[in-house]
Amino acid sequence: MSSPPCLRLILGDQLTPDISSLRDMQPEQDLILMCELVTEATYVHHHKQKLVLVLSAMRHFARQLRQLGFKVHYVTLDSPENSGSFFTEIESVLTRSGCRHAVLTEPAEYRLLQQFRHWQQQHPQWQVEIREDDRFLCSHDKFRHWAQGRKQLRMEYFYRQLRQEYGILMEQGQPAGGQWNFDRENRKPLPSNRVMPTQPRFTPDKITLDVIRLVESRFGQHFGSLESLNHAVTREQALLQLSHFLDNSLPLFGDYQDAMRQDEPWLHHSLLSTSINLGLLHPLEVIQAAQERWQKGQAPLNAVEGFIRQILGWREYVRGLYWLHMPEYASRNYLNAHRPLPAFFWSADTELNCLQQCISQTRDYAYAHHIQRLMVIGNFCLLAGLDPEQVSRWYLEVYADAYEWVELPNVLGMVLFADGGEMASKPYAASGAYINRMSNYCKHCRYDVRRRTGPDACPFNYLYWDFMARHASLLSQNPRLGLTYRQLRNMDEEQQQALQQSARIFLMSLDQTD
Ligand code: FAD
Ligand code: DLZ
Ligand code: SF4
Repeated sequence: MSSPPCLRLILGDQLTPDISSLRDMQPEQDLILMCELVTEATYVHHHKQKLVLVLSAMRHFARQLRQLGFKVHYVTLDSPENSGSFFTEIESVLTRSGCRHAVLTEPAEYRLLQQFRHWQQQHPQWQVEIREDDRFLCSHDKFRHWAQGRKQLRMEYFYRQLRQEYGILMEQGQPAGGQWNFDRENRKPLPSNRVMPTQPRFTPDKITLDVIRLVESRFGQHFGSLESLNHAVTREQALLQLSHFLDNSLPLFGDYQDAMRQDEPWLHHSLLSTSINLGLLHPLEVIQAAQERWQKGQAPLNAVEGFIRQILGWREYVRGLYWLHMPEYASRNYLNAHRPLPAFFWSADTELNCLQQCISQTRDYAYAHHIQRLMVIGNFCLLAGLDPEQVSRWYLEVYADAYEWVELPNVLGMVLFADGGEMASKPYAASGAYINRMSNYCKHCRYDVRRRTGPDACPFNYLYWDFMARHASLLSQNPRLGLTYRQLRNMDEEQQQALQQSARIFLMSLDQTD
């Protein structure tokens, strides 16, 4: 006997045909609901490219489901019947169809899960089932169990456990190559004559062109430009992006993972985060595809391990931390930082060339690679003492791959040390020398990266020392900062004063811009 008809809700980042909410689907009687909502487009003002990406990917996915023989009720953003909320849409379909049973996979963001739980409690007349999202490789329970009783939650140990559990890069129970981590071989500066791989082009089809028009007309004032839009919006395109990466970039991924170059946004990065986060690709299939390249001798271990660690390690780890600590996590501010976000975060109008490069690229592509997010933009936010809430909101608004579960721990834990060191054993603070070593940005900058003080000195230099001096009471006992604080103590008083004076003038000028 078949079970009663069921309504199955699919959210915009749940574009996976075998997601838990669809697993026992009965195509002849069940109905899938997908809704485009202004509330989801504006709870933060997402980059225009992210809106086009999500809405176009949703429409393509609905088409795919229909081709698979499923019934889909799809509410477009501009439909006159669009009631503006998941809940009124579900209620209206349940009432009309006579279904009493609704199923969804848990939303990836805390705010939405809370809303669904609340609605579930308010409507005992319907049987609402919220299922686990098993597209991740570590469940909430498993992460909680791992974290229990640990003082520090270091990603490296978590990652080793998952490597063993999934048998990834393991040989007879030992890590392949005799080491868990090959970072010492990675992170090289990029030779100036190295030519960068090109990226596949995804020409917008009619669905995407319609969405572009919709986004321009409804959300034209949001940050970002649509001119260089080029995101994979279907599984086929995501698979093409994956194979392009494996063929052209993976072998050098490790070597140049941390490098940056003027006017080169992609380097050897995969550009897969948007597709994995939407559900177009499963993280394990990406990991296994990379592992296979190593097994076939087509990519070296340092590259493959470095890449796999980002997905099996960092991605799962930040998600675990997010769910372990929400909702209080969002208000952490260990360093008591309160400076407002400067206006140039929206205009890219700044003389600091590294920031100009990373922010204008963010505006044009809704993309910046990890080191640009961490060591240029993030480093600046940390050193300048920018308010964590404003910084988090900015990161959530401007990247095409941004969802709070992944953005928040990266911003609060990794970039801003706002969790007091739970994630990172020391703040990722660096002077201009780091940026100069890993990029050619300084060659194109009006500031002098070798100078520490004065109007022409690189602001990262004096901000770095001022940051260390400002937070000495919280950071000077950190064993990993011993050398830094010794250097600071060995500076003469005059030098210390000059650094702090340069920082004061710069920070005052930041506060005066709007
Ligand atoms: P690659 O460099 O090719 O890396 C491969 C994959 O590893 C990525 O696609 C991604 O799935 C995963 N990955 C790498 N680093 C991380 C990480 N630190 N956390 C989680 N996954 C990781 N990633 C997001 O997906 N969404 C975000 O909102 C986001 N916000 C970030 C904010 C800050 C401040 C920082 C420092 C990092 C953030 N990241 C975020 C992580 C990382 O920067 C992006 O995943 C990466 O730049 C995406 O580009 P890619 O696909 O070319 O990555
Ligand atoms: C990001 C996003 C956007 C912009 N729009 C929609 C939408 O219209 N409908 C929808 O179901 N989902 C959308 N999403 C994705 C949700 O915001 C996402 O599911 C939650 O943030 C949880 O990660
Ligand atoms: Fe950035 Fe300083 Fe280099 Fe200019 S000199 S690009 S501000 S690190």
